[in-house]
Amino acid sequence: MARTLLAQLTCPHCWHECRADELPWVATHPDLRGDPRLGPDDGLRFTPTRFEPSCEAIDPLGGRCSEFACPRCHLVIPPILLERPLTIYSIAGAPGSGKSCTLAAAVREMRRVFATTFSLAVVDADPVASEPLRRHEETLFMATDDEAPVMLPKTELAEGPYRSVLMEPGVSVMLPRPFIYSVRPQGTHPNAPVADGCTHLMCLYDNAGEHFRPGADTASQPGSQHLGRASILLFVMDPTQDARFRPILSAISADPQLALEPRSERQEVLLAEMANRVRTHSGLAAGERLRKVLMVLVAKCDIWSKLIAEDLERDPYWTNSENGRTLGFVDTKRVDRVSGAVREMLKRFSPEFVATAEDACERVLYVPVSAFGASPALDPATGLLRIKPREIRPRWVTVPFAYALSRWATTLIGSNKSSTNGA
Ligand SMILES: Nc1nc2c(ncn2[C@@H]2O[C@H](COP(=O)(O)OP(=O)(O)OP(=O)(O)O)[C@@H](O)[C@H]2O)c(=O)[nH]1
Ligand SMILES: [Mg+2]
Ligand SMILES: [Zn+2]
Repeated sequence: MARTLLAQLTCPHCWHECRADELPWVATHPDLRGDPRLGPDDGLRFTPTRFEPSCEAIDPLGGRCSEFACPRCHLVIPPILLERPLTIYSIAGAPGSGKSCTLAAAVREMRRVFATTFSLAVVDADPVASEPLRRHEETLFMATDDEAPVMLPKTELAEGPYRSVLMEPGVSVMLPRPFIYSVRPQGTHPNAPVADGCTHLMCLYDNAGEHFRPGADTASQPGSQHLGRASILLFVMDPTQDARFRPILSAISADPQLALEPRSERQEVLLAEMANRVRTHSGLAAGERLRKVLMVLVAKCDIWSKLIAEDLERDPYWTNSENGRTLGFVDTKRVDRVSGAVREMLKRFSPEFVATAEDACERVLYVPVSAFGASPALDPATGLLRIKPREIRPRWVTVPFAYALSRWATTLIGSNKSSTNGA
């Protein structure tokens, strides 16, 4: 069946918008190695004039080429972007707030829960680019020895989590790696027969927390500019970093993070900076309210969940069996109710955070999450926090994504939409 190509696409690396027929291809002939923007190991980017009958381009020295790239940053564009629009979920938050752990747990759990509950396959659309996040999933969830404590490294604003690209001679910039997943109906899903047309492309980034500090969005570090393109903004708020929460939490939890030297990050300042960047990069006036959804992921709920009268043991999903097939739904009313309870808790201890969130965005949803579902332990030898893989049981990490799909992508996950929602 002939496929329809999109007229316009967004580069997931530098967010440049371009047409499909503008994309340069990646040469494969060994004598065409070396690209001026990416370095000596990458094939030269070129505009093809000859094609194989299979539609593969032929490079100037006769190499058959199957990859194409962004005309601006030269990084490879996964072919599915020619067919489906990219939905960017931008994740911001203070250093150490739990972004990397939450992201790894969310992707791991989405692969599992979306398949078993919603008949949706979550698959890496660009396995090369998403390799770092896959390694994080493996560290936390697929250890060969589940008694040996593990931890994810801090995300550095450096080569590794980011990719350095020479945009112009002498102008090198750091771009974060995009983690792109296709979410596609399968099996007994009612839209499985039209899966191609319903496939949702979810694009996530794992920036270093330092990148969200005021002043850190510079010409050489434009890597948080996905904020301007995001459909959904996610801010990871860590109550253990808030001076007013810490004494309350110390009374109900023995988590070692509460005994460590407190960090001095003011999370509402980072949140306000996030909103400013969204405005700057999407051409809005200063102070203009964002017509985007902000999900505040209140992290490490294994520590603080006793402060709300809600049971977070089970995900807010239910399943319906009809005509021999079982399909899951999101209990959006329950998510909205829990959001209200979390909002009240935050308002008690950190009212300026809630005020900043609700001043910035028209719709704010507060979602409790825990990547581990348990506390890490302090390793006395290294002074580092680690957790045994056996103890990891994530809580609500898939909820922000399932909720977003059920509310705003409608062909993938059903819900019991609430009329008095907090979002
Ligand atoms: N109790 C508890 N601790 C957590 C949880 N998730 C993460 N942590 C701890 O929080 C610390 C920071 O987690 P990361 O995911 O690396 O934080 P980050 O936001 O990616 O930090 P940067 O990379 O510096 O921006 C780690 O030492 C974890 O032990 C959780 O679900 N529960
Ligand atoms: Mg990190
Ligand atoms: Zn690009």
